[in-house]
Amino acid sequence: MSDLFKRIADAVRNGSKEDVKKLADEVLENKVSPIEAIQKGGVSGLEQLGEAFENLEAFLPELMLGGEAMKVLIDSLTPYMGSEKSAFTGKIVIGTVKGDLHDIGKNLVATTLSVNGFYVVDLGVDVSTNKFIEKALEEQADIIAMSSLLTTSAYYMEELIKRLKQEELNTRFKVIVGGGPIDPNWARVIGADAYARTAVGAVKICKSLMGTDVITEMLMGD
Ligand code: B1M
Repeated sequence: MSDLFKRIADAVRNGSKEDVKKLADEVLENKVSPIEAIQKGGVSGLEQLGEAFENLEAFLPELMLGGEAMKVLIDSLTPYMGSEKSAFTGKIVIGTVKGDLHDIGKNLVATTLSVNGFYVVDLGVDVSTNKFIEKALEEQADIIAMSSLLTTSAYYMEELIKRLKQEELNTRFKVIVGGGPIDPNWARVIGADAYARTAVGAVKICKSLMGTDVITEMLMGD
């Protein structure tokens, strides 16, 4: 199994869409968990690519190819993600914050939430604070979910939470944050209701957010 995950990681790292497609078929033939293959294979490949990029061993075109290969993996496997039947239905507006165009992780979180019974409105990338709030009101959402992969854009999470407080909307929506540079401490400092490290963690946490009337402590999920 770990050999299959390693081959997926290598194919994503090398941006080889054809290999990724074949490996996705192998995942399905062998009844391997799609989410595990994405997390332990694809995410690991992109982490390696990110490290190489940081060390100037890989450059933007390779980052783009890696991202595209990961999308092939996710598109091939998400239709087969099992759903845990859940009584916790709720409406979530999700997006990647302003200035940030990374959407692979956000898409994975959005899909995992929807296959687990949430109604998800995906606002896409580069979403302004105004748009998050407008859409959350329009859709009568329960939760606002923000993803950020860029340290420079993570500030917009704080801006949104401040705006909710100023406009006395902070009791109306719960806020969950996540993404590469986001950690539980930052989430606590900006006053988010919850933080999750992974897509599966986000599902668990959003279920808790839907089931709790008063949250006295920030919820934290793996
Ligand atoms: Co960019 N990039 N990138 N990139 N890129 C990173 C993020 C970086 C860490 C690479 C590096 O330097 N090591 C770095 C950011 C540094 C920082 O600020 N901390 C970086 C940079 C610098 C840039 C550019 C500025 C490069 C440039 O132009 N010079 C540029 C920025 C463009 C912009 O956004 N304005 C840029 C561009 C790109 C591409 C377009 C080429 C491509 C994105 C393609 C796409 O998304 N469509 C890309 C890629 C692929 C990466 C890496 C390699 C992979 C990101 C990814 O998709 N990971 C990345 C390196 C890395 O992450 N180690 C890197 C897989 C994905 C499944 O994981 O998104 O973390 P992730 O999501 C996870 C969790 O974080 C969590 O769940 C997901 C699944 O478990 N999660 C949540 C995410 N959101 C959540 C929300 C939640 C809960 C959990 O609740 C709401």
